[in-house]
Amino acid sequence: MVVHGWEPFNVEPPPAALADAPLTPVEAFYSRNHGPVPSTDRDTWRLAVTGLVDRRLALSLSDLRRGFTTCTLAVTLQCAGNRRAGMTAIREIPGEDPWRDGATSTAEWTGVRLADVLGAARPTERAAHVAFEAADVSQLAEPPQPYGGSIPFAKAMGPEVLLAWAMNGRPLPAVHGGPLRVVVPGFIGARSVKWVRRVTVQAEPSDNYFQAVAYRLLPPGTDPDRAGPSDGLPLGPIALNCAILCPADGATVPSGRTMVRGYALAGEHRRVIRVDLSADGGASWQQANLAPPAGAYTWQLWHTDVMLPPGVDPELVARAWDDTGALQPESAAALWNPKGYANNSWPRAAIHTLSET
Ligand SMILES: Nc1nc2c(c(=O)[nH]1)N[C@H]1C(S)=C(S)[C@@H](COP(=O)(O)O)O[C@H]1N2
Ligand SMILES: [Mo]
Repeated sequence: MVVHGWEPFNVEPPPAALADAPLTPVEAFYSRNHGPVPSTDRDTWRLAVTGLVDRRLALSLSDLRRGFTTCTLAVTLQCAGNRRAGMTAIREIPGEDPWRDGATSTAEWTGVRLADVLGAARPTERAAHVAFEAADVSQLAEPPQPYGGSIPFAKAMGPEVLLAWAMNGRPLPAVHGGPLRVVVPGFIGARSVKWVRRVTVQAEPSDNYFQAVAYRLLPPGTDPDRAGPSDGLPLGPIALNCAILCPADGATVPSGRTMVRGYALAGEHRRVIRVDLSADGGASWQQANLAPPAGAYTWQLWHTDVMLPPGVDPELVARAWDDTGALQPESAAALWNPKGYANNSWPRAAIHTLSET
């Protein structure tokens, strides 16, 4: 794994580790944390459901298992900071890790639908947002506080949003939020709150630091250290994106026929319909082959063979299209923002070729 930090623990897999299979092995799944992994106990864990509800709940893990229908869904998580390195290359982004293409991974999550649990609590008519509060305390927040965030009530009531206790058929590892985490398909990873202890139905979005101050798209001239609650735009749904995984940027490969592989991910309720690859910096394009997705909320892996002529160091460029006909933006410069979120510009990989003698 590529380690960005040990405490908090922030790691991403090397690109090739993502290219092999639609589901990422737990050992290769990226991890993004804002504080220490809390120590937890499965047996005494309780989930409180409060706020604008007629019936408050306090549920143990076995209450969740016994009281609601268990379901399993393949979902890709993607951090809003994925591919930040492409923005850092344009202008420095102090205090934020330069994630490459690996702050995203796909797993099969097992748990219960948040909608079923909310239904049991009987939300009132004023319900407009659902906030999550976790057990880890982040010293990076101002002031230090437990990690949290919220999603719109309408999204929370979707059948795809889970309270999950297992990942790829195994108990959820502590680093990924065990014993219980939220999985919000189609939204930035930050909303999939790990070690979730409290679900609050409310009229307004969460005032937690990670909803109100961080994970917001600030205008380019803003100083993020001075930005206050409600500056910029809160990030929710993720944008159409793709990456070139193999050969990776900077790789040396023999000239001749080479297979190029990567992933593409559409936004909420959208599908990737086409991925193009260029082996000449964008002068000409060919269509890649798209593998079928493992679910409605997962990436699609793609591959295509290109001819790399000897004696030229080609620049690979990829670009994905979704089923609305939308294409990814070409340049990261146009997307640059002070916290380096949501870089979904065309990925580029500079390759060195070795001529066979
Ligand atoms: N409690 C808690 N939940 C959290 C975080 C955190 O630091 N604390 N990080 C968030 C972010 S920014 C991302 S991208 C995902 C990462 O999930 P993973 O570590 O399982 O890959 O968890 C989210 N949930
Ligand atoms: Mo994230």
